[in-house]
Amino acid sequence: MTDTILQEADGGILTITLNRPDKLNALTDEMLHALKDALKQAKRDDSVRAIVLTGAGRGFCPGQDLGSAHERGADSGDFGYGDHLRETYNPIILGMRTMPKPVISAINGVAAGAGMSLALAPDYRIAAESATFLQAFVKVGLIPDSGSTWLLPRLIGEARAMEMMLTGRRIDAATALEWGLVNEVVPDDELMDRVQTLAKQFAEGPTKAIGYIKQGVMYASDAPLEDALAYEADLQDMAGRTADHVEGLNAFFEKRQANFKGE
Ligand code: LHQ
Repeated sequence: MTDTILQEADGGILTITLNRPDKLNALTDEMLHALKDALKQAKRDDSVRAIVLTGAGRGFCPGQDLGSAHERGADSGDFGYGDHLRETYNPIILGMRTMPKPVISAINGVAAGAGMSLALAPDYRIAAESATFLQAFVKVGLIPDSGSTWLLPRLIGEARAMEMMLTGRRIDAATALEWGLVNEVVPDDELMDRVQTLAKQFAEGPTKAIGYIKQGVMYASDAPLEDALAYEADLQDMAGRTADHVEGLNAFFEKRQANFKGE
């Protein structure tokens, strides 16, 4: 157990908080393993129907703890950054992207380096007005990792992604919204209320269909149209056999709100 990753489950919503506020939640090995485990557990737990990722204090996450990288002697000895990424960050990013339930990032402050990658990986991103974003990697002589090379150009286009990656330019939340990097920007003191409202909506949704939506979009991102159509048909076949689909149809014809159970 670690208190540098907090987990709180309520009403089908699991809120995971990066909790090292004095370092803006810079990621240590302990935190990375705890986050990886929390996501693995959340995937298996049917009572979890939406996940929120946020940071404690004034930062969301500034990426890898540079102190531990410095102490370890950077990319030296038997343990290189490649292994570190393969063992921790990569499964975390994939864990969120392939999670068969919705993940929201509540970006409460600065998101830098791999911390920006963590902010991007969820399915829906809500930023506080004071949040900022930077691809800090180049400033320490590294390359964008933890999915940034894949996620960022897809979200904001290659020109803007390259600008952020090559210059390390820090953008504010308003620019992030204009560029399509986040879905919403809200006043700082309204962030968690808005996130909880959305997470509740997701947690009361047809969880299996939501998982299939994610799976379909992920598959289609690299597939020819013909293959994407075939994949959609397979997923729709499965969605069509869920209890929530039956409930959705009943609710439609009975002119009432659907009561989805995630089954
Ligand atoms: C930190 C950090 C931090 C430790 C702020 N570490 N302490 C790399 C290696 C291996 C494999 C995996 O992937 C990666 C990818 C990466 O993520 S590399 C790291 C990339 N991140 C950065 O280079 C960001 C470094 N931080 C900053 O540039 C600034 O701190 C930002 C712009 C995030 C925030 O600036 P300020 O708002 O001015 O805050 P600050 O700099 O005063 O930071 C507050 C404290 O947090 C401070 O500690 P102190 O004890 O002096 O009060 C910082 O040292 C600490 N901190 N980021 N990554």
